[in-house]
Parts: sequence; structure tokens; C-alpha cells
Amino acid sequence: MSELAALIWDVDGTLADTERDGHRVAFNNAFSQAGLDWHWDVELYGQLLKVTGGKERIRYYLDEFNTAWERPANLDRFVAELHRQKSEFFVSLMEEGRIPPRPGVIRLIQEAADAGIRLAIATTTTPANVDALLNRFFGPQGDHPFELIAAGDVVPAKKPAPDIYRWALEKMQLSPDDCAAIEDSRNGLLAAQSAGITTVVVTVNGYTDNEIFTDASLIVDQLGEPESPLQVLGGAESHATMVDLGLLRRLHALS
Ligand code: XBP
Ligand code: MG
Repeated sequence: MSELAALIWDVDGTLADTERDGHRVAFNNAFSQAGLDWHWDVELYGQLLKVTGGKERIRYYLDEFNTAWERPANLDRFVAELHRQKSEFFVSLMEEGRIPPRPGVIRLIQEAADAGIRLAIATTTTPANVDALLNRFFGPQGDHPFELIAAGDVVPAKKPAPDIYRWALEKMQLSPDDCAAIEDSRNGLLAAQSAGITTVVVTVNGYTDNEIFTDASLIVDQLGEPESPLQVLGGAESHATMVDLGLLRRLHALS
């Protein structure tokens, strides 16, 4: 295994708990603005998270949970427009600062950047959502340390397909052996692994803590801060209190 050269981050659920109080709320706002009586409660949204991608998730909802709804002639266009409005609501929620970074996220990003580790994002979400989140967390001047943002529809197949990771690796001229990935979900873990990345830390949240994370390098409840240690839920390093660069390098050397 070569030296760890790059760290690739998922966004939703990993950098921040965006799903329940961000995306879900934005979907519901878009539904009511469009005059639809659809409502995705916290429990239903958990089921809908099986499918990644907002447009794909709306279609999955119609196919599995709301089959009686009479579809318009051009469903693709309808879904795209609804999703565009949802994205506007999500960006506003981010700009209002309602959704903070998860513990340890900014600490680890800074540590990796200071050590010259290359940083990238590989996410299913819409690019404007990532921009809004990074502006909020790192300042509005594009001051974040990410070299590449791989997001949304740049690839046709979303996670758990490996496409977004492969796209990022190709753009950065990296081999999967050079990288570690940070994910929060089974779909994300599978995407990274299918792209050949074997060092994957999974940091679970309320929507993913019952998922199965086969062959993850480490499963934790958060990345941890000095005053708020993480809990190891699976994998090596059972005494870890924080995910830091030293720990990532050890996991990478093992994998
Ligand atoms: C994120 C997603 C996204 C967001 C919504 O998955 O599944 O669909 O919920 O984003 P991951 P959009 O964290 O694995 O990348 O509505 O912008 O698609
Ligand atoms: Mg995620």
C-alpha cells in the first residue's frame, strides 16, 4: 500500500447532519409550494434514503409510496422543476446557518490540509448545496481547502455506484490505493469500495446507525473532538478517541 495522499469526503450525513433537518425540510417546502399534499415525515424519509439523489428519491416515492397520484404527461420535467425548487430551499436553510458541521469534521479537514494531504468531495448531492455548505463552514470566498468537488449529475449513476469516486480519482490522477474515504452510509461505503478504495471510515448518524458496513476500516459514532470523544462501533483501533491523521495513516497501512 502506498502512502496516504488524499482524503475524499462524502457530504450529506458526513460533513453535517443535513438529511433530517435540511434536505427533508427542503423537499417538504417544495411540495407545499407546488400545491402538493405530500409530506415526508422523519420516519418515511429514513425509508426514502435507500435511494440516493433527490430526483431519484422523488421518483422512488411515487413508485413505492404514492402510486395513486396522477402523474403529469412529462414526469421528468415535473420532477426536475420540483427538485430545482427543493434545492433553492436547501441552499437557504444552509445560508441561515441552521445546520452545523459534525464534531471533528473541521478539525480533521484542517489537520489533513496542513499536512499536505489532498482533499476532495465525492457526493450525490447537487453542487449548489455543497457550495452553500462550504461557504457556511469555511467562509464565502471559496476559502475551503478542497481541490475537487465531485457532485450530483456529473455522473449518471449515483451511489452505491462507484462512478462519482472514479470520476474524482480520474480528475485528480490518483489511484484508489492512495486514498481514504469518509462516509456515513452503506450506499456511500459501497460506492467507495467499488471504486477500489479500501480505507473507509464510516461515521454513522441517526439514519444510518443500523446499516451493515462490511469491511469498513473503522465505524464510529462521530469523528470526535478532544472534549467529545468518539465511540468505536466496529473495526480496528478500538481505543480511539478521535479520528486524526495518525489514525487514518495506520488504517491505510493496514488495508
Ligand atoms: C446524499 C443524497 C442526496 C441528498 C439530496 O447521499 O442521497 O440525495 O439527500 O441531494 P450521499 P439532492 O451522502 O451518499 O452523497 O436533492 O441535491 O440530490
Ligand atoms: Mg452521505
